[in-house]
Amino acid sequence: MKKISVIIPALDEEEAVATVIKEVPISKIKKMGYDVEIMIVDNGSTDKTGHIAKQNGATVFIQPVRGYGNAYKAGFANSHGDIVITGDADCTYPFEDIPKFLKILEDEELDFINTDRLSNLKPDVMSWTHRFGNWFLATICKCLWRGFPFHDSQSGMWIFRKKIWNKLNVKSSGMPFSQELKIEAFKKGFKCKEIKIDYRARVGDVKLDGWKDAVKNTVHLFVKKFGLIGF
Ligand SMILES: Nc1nc2c(ncn2[C@@H]2O[C@H](COP(=O)(O)OP(=O)(O)OP(=O)(O)O)[C@@H](O)[C@H]2O)c(=O)[nH]1
Ligand SMILES: [Mg+2]
Repeated sequence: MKKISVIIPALDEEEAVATVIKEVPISKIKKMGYDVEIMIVDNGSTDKTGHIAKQNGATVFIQPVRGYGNAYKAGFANSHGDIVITGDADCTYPFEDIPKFLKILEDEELDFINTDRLSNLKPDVMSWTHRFGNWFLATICKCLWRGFPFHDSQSGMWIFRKKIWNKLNVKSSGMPFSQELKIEAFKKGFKCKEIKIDYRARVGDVKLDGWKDAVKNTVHLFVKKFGLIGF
């Protein structure tokens, strides 16, 4: 039986993590013929994130080394699924749509699906600065990698076959992990697609360090493309 790993990084997300776990439609996924594991990668939370996640039936893997990329690398290495589905632990991503994503992945024999938060974005969900940052980073990706197929280079919800992970050279340990994964999936020639999703407002405190993360992601793109020494 094929297995799905729903992998969710969490840093101090005690307000949202239970809702996020409950949103995964386990019985529907099982009816489609898959086994399911939900893994919360606790990135050194100082609140009750891990405890609440366990109470709600998730496997909790602790990655004490902080960083969004570090959390995902630990999650991928310790998960057992043939197909990986990711998203934040902050109620922003539609985990209830997993059956739809799985069907598209299987029917179209895809390797990697990115989700697009921006095309159907509701007005109050994201600040204009955040929107601009997303547009800016996606535009740089399209300029640096001709044919880059994604509108939303920063989306944190991906659906992909686990076997491709070992072929992707994703070095980032922090927030640039998201864009680097997409660049690698595209560059290595995997069969990719992007699906529009309904993105929602965040529950709990923002973890992103706005401008600092935007600058870091921008620098990361140029370093990745041109391999600048010293970074
Ligand atoms: N920023 C950040 N998030 C982490 C880290 N480790 C785990 N996470 C989790 O990774 C997910 C992404 O972080 P978010 O702060 O939601 O980043 P974002 O989605 O770009 O920003 P928001 O629009 O505020 O949701 C969340 O579930 C975090 O709890 C880390 O070191 N830094
Ligand atoms: Mg988020």
